[in-house]
Amino acid sequence: MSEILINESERQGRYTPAEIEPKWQARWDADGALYAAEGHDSGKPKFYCLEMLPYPSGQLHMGHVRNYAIGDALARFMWMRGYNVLHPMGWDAFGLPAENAALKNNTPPREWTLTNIAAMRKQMQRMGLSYDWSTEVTTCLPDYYRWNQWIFLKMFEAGLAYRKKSKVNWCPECQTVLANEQVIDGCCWRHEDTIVELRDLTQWFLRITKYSDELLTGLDKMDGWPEKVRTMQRNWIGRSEGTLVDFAVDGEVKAEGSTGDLAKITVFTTRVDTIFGATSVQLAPEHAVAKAFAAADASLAAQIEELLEQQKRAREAGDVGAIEKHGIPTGRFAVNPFNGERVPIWVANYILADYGTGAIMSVPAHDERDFEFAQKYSLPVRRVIAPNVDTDAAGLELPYTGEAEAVLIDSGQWTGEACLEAQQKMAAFAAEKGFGTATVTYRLKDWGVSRQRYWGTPIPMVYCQQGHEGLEPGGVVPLPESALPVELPPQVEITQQGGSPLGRVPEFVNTVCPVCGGPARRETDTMDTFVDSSWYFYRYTDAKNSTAPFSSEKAKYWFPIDQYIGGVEHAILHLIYSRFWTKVMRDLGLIQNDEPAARLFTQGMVVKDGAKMSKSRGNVVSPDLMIERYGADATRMYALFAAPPDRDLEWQEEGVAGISRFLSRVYRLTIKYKDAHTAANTLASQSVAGEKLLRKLHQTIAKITQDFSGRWHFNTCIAAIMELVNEVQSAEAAMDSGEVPTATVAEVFRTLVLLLAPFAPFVSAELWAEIGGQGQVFRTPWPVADEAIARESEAEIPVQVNGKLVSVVKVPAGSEDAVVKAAALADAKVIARIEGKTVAKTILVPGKLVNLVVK
Ligand code: ANZ
Ligand code: ZN
Repeated sequence: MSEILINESERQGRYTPAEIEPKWQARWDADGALYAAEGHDSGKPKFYCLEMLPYPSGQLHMGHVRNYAIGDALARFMWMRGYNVLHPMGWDAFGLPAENAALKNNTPPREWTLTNIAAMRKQMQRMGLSYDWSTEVTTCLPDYYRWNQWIFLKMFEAGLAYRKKSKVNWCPECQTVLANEQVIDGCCWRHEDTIVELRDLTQWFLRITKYSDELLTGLDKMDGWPEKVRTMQRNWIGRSEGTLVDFAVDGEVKAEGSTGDLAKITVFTTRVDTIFGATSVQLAPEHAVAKAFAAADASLAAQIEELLEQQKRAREAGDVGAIEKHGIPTGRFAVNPFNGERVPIWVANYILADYGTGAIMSVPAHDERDFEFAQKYSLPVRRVIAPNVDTDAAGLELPYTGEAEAVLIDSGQWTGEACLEAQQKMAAFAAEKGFGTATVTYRLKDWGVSRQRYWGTPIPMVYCQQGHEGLEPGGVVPLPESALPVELPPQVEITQQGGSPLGRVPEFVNTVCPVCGGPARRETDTMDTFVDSSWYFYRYTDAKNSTAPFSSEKAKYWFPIDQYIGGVEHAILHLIYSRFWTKVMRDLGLIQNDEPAARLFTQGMVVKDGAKMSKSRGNVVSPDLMIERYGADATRMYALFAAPPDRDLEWQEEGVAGISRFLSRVYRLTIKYKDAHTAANTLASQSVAGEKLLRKLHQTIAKITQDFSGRWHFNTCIAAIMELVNEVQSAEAAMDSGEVPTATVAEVFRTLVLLLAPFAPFVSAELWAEIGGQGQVFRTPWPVADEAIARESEAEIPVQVNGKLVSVVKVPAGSEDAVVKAAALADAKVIARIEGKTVAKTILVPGKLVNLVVK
């Protein structure tokens, strides 16, 4: 890139982004309708271009700049292609940092957040981003979050929101529940030395698991989403086909307050075909049967307690397989229903309580983890599958996990069956005999949305203190729609104390039961902020609606989102939650689309000195500083030019300076020839120089149009514009002398400005005005490549070696001698003929002939 960019210093001084940009910015800001979408009846095809909304931290960072530069280029391009474009922006404005700021500087969260929003909106405007601010959504304001509450009530009605006691991450320092994503290496994200505990708390959950299957199968059709995101979602949902098998517990099990059937242990296995090799049953430490055994055996209870303690420490290592396996024999036995064999029951730390049934049959010969465990505790290992029946199974290296190719051995009536078939048949057999069934298990869990926080959406529920007909005292009562929004009380003291801050505001907590009018307490937990971002993009289509979250008709017109752009770090949480929310709203009859976004693009990170920009590393480059030094156009254009948009981008200030020099060159040339646009259009005949320029121009249009459509190789688009400008510059003499017709000069510059508009809107607007362009440059139709002009006319040049015809090569008409010579030397027949010899002389008759004299 450097070659194109340097050697321009002598020409600087005329392109002045510091003057041009604020001037246009002021005009654009003043014109509220400039970027507004048109109505459904515009007659144009619609295009919904969406970038992920930011958290209002107070400062844009380079990652934002990159994300928005991509979206903005696309939106402007689509406008120019004649689409009715929706290009909105908003603020994901609830969340912990506002509370932390309140603790630190004593600023109320609302004030802090709104101040930050104002500052960031200004930065976005300074960048020249084409957002329709009339549809701005701010999630921390009641006009938005009342609809979170409204949808929550609908979900409650539909059985999709419910309360359940469950294990949650608890930071003893923050005195609050943390989301999984706020637990980093087992510690609190705010207190890196504080180990997060598991606590049993009653929490609100959203039944995302109702949609497990649809969320999974939907991915197959989503070919506008990156494969890596779809794979991550598939793994997160984690569908497993297997079998449930009941092992009867030998002897009596005392209930001790436990619920459920303790006389049997149901295991979940994906390999029921290996059941004759089961040599123990393993329980998660939290399993009800383990608890019942422990209740009757103090020593066992103490050991399980110890195991849980260890597990708590290792839990966040992520992969349970990575944790050192520990187990405790319970002294009790279970009966394998397939062969009647008694096997010992163990409690083991590698069994997850909340996956499958929290109990497994252990088959050491054919499972890695079971093998490791059996080795450690000297449990028997029994082979029951082999590559074929005749294999000397004793010689088989273990564990052997063959599934697709293996057959059963030593498995009673099933011996000789292929594994995969045996799985089907044995599951059917278990079902027939009543001790098992085929099943599907998912890793996906219901979404725990309660947070003991102030700065979030209040959950619109109350607890009726005395109870009323059909409701026990303290029972939950949903508020009626007319009670919405439940607003956050403004004056809340944010402290480090435990519990939700809302619980310390009596005016908020104490209310009346909407059913019986008796005293009631409000729910003091607020919603996870991922709720806010799960549907904000629907609100954009109808942001001012005060009687519904949005109009279904408007959503129908705009959805699905045509292009969603954001960071891959949202591949799981946000992008699964918003798919779930879409399905819920569809089932509530609010929308008709099944998925929120037809296409998703995840841009790469912006790095500096090889590392992600971060305050702690001290390698942050401030967008403001770049804009101040080089202008918004150069900063944005650099963000698009320096790397393909899906790759990481190493920020180099010289690169921004280079783009700035390039823009100043475009500026100088366009101004220099601006009279061409008004000059009397003489019918001068076309010249070789003019033809060459036009050819390059139309090739550039074709290339950019293609790279824009779907592939988004903005870096190559910009490189193509640079090449074009090089060509224009080398034609300066021909333009000055009048050899290039004025009409051609005008066409070249008019088109150049249009091509630049999606990438550098300020200077494009300025130059558009300078050359007398009508209306807004980015609403002017995108240029169309004339293929006939773009096509290189070809010349066929005979190649002789020592005067004898050897081959004919094709080169662009009018090619330079060096090009013709290179083509001749690259020709296969010529190469074969001159191999081992040296070319002493090249005789060239331009446009006619090449003769290579070789020795
Ligand atoms: C016996 C067996 C034999 C198994 C064999 C595997 C291979 P996926 O594919 O991830 O669903 N398992 C089941 N529940 C578990 C839990 N709560 N904690 C830890 N492990 C659990 O894995 C399913 C397999 O993981 C199940 O099949 C079970 O081990 C284990 F040759 O059963 B298998
Ligand atoms: Zn009541």
